[in-house]
Amino acid sequence: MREQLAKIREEAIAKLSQVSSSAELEELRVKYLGKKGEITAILKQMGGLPAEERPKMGQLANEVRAVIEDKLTSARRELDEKALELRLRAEALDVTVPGKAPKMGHRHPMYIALDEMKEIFIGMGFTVLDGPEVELAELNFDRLNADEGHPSRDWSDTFYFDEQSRVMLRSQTSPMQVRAMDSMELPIRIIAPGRVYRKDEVDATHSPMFHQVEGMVIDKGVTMADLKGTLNTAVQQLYGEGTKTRFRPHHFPFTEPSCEMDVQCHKCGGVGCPTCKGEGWIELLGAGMIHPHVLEMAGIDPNVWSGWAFGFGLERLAMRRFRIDDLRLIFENDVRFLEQF
Ligand code: 2NM
Repeated sequence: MREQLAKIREEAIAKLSQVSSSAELEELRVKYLGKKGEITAILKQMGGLPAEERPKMGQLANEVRAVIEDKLTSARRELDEKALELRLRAEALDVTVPGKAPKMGHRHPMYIALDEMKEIFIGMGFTVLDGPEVELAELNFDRLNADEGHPSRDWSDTFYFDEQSRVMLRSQTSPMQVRAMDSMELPIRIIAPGRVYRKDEVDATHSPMFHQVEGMVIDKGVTMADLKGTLNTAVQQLYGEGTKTRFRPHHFPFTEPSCEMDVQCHKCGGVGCPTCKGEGWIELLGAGMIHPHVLEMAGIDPNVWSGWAFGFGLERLAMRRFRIDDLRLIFENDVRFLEQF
């Protein structure tokens, strides 16, 4: 039995020093220390020994078991270390490889134009408002003096959500002006930029979605002179000092009187050229004194308060500002186009 133990010890040490996998290691553990293992078998034979031999043999068997356990532990540690090293080598990161420079984006040209616009009006004490694109026809039309039967309310012009034509995609940002009249304390100075929707076919000058900027002032004693002064000041900042403007009579349901404002053509200086189609002037925006009935519907007494408002399409402004000749370029987001700004 002594020799048997010595042999097991030798053999186990030899084999354990050569293990190359966890499976092999487990196999050896079972072979020597498992329930049916060799050491266990020896211990079971102890009963057949003379009584005085038993303690000695028991001690010897336990020593051999301890040695094997020790070897198993160190073999396990070596395997783990080897596996870790392999993994580290496989996952090694070469920090000296040159990086990829990230492509930096920038504001869309139309938002460059919008931000300029906001700065100009913020500088004159206006507040910028944002609002819902899904609107009530009541705010988009009724409250702006465009009653049932007004041509812009037609199904062929407006995106409605329901048969009753009560909910729609806003066709202008004026419903924000109505919301402002309903909720803000007077006096009011606001601009409301944002997306608006009209059923137009796409071409070089039309899109079913575009951006509008509308502005509004309500105060005591506000007149058409304030409207002209404010818009002229904005135009001087946008197009440069000395830019000439003119105001022509027009009609809108929500303003009375109403006008359109033109700027003198920057290309020809008013003589007439292809840019201004020979006119010498380029149409910029619509404006007017807020209709007394629009004020009344908002609970504002038109005998105490008066106001003016204006509105224009942002795409057209940006197209003129950056000499873009096709509206579709603004929406296509072709990087070759966007990179030019
Ligand atoms: C325009 C032209 C003229 C306008 C009027 C109002 C309101 F709510 F105060 F009545 N908001 N926007 C207005 C006036 C809009 O766009 C061409």
